[in-house]
Amino acid sequence: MSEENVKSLTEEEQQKLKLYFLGLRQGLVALGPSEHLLPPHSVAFTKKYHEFRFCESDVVIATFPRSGTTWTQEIVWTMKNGLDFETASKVSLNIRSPFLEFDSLHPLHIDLREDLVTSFLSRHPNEDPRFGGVCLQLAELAHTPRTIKTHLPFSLLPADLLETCKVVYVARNPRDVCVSLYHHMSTLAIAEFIGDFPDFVNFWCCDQYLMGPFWNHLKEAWERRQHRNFLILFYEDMKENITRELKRLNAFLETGLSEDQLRQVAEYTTFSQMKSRSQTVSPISTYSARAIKEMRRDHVRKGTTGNWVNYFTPELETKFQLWMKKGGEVVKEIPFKYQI
Ligand code: PPS
Repeated sequence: MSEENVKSLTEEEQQKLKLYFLGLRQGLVALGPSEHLLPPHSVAFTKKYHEFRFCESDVVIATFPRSGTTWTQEIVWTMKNGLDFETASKVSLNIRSPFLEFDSLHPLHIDLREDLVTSFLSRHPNEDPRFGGVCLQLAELAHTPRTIKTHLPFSLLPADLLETCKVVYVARNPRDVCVSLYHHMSTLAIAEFIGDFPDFVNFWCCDQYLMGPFWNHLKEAWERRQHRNFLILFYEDMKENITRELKRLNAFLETGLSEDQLRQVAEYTTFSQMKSRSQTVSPISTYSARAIKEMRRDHVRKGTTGNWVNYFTPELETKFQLWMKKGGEVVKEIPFKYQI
């Protein structure tokens, strides 16, 4: 990525970030036109993401964080893999449906599984696995048809992505995203946010937090909504009527599943089923056993719409409404639901 596409935050902004996000030891840099915020070591990967070779059978699940990615990955993976619930229950989702830019987010002090590192070194003997892309290799080598997760905005992905493969974009109302991200950032080793919710809202409203900002991500997706290879789903619609949304996916992915098969997918991916599976450690994962023990897992947390009302005081609501204005026209166009 050329230098003009990487922006640094001011020294004061970096200091504030590091004070509240203990995991962001090196601070953040803003990448590309959407100013997507990632740790500085991600600069080594941006060219690789921009030039990643997607193929026709791939399905990309592209989302702003905490919008329903994991749920949709599990749905799409099972739909694309003939409802292979046996493999799904044995192999961790981050192996079956790799996270494209995980190397950029992965805390450098946490171990990846040794055989993944060995396999990486056998193909790239002269590269440091931490900076070479062990997780990127997982995405490259995943079984076809590949289901690939990314939180990168469109401008950091290959320019011809939608001409190459199908993209499912999942969006969720920003108030629930903000609450969910607050919890996620507080528990993740990547971020280790130590403030309370009002502190987090301050970072959110300044658009300064890992993988932000929200509106630029949404705008880049919304502009593409008419493309034949693009499907936008809303988390709230999925909560409201999963059968209807699975039918839309079935048509979009051309998976030709029967109503009964869609019912099985819906059942396998209910919140309670996914929550109970998330409590057990998959024997096949990206991390070493030691690292797994150290990590808290909260991908499947509460799974509701409207939980934000328990967090937003009138004062926070005023701040948030000011921030909403940054969305411009797109705020009026996107049909977010805040309660169902
Ligand atoms: S991540 O970490 O960015 O990939 O998170 P992501 O998967 O996008 O979003 C996490 C939120 O999705 C909820 N979730 C679900 N909701 C309903 N049904 C199912 N099956 C499901 N699986 C995950 C999860 O609980 C997070 O939302 P919150 O509001 O935090 O509970």
